[in-house]
Amino acid sequence: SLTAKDKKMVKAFWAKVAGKAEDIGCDDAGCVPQTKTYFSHWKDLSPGSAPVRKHGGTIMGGISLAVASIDDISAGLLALSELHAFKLRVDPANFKILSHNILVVLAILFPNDFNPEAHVAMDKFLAAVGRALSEKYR
Ligand code: ZNH
Repeated sequence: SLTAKDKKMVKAFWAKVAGKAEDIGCDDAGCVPQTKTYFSHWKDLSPGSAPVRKHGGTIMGGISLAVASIDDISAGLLALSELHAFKLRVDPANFKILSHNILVVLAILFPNDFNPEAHVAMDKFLAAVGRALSEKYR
């Protein structure tokens, strides 16, 4: 689980990243072909389209919420977990794919800040976010 040092690292890294939210979060909607089915009700699903960018910002908002509740991510993401499990019915395997995509995008956009410590901390944090979002599935 996340150490005090990891938490500090995640908060510091996220503070730098937050302003680029819409560039980072596009992956689950437009950039990953196998997850497009979940967004078939949108008019334009191409990478970088307005709804895809907007959803990127939404996802990053969810991750900001997780950063803010880093001492109890499950509690912080309870409502979101229920939404994904009962209403959206997203296969939880996709959380792992998205976490990995986010890591890759962070490494590309923030090469200087994405040092080994930040990499490990963000990896552990995003895994914890995925577990928290998966909690309401049975
Ligand atoms: Zn999700 C939605 C978050 C992943 C799918 N999301 C959403 C929202 C949020 C989120 C915040 C909004 C809500 C409201 O509105 O209330 N997600 C999130 C996060 C994550 C996620 C944080 C991780 C990290 N998702 C995901 C995935 C998928 C999804 C992986 C698939 C693939 N989501 C989704 C959908 C939706 C959402 C489908 C709805 C959209 C619309 O708009 O329709």
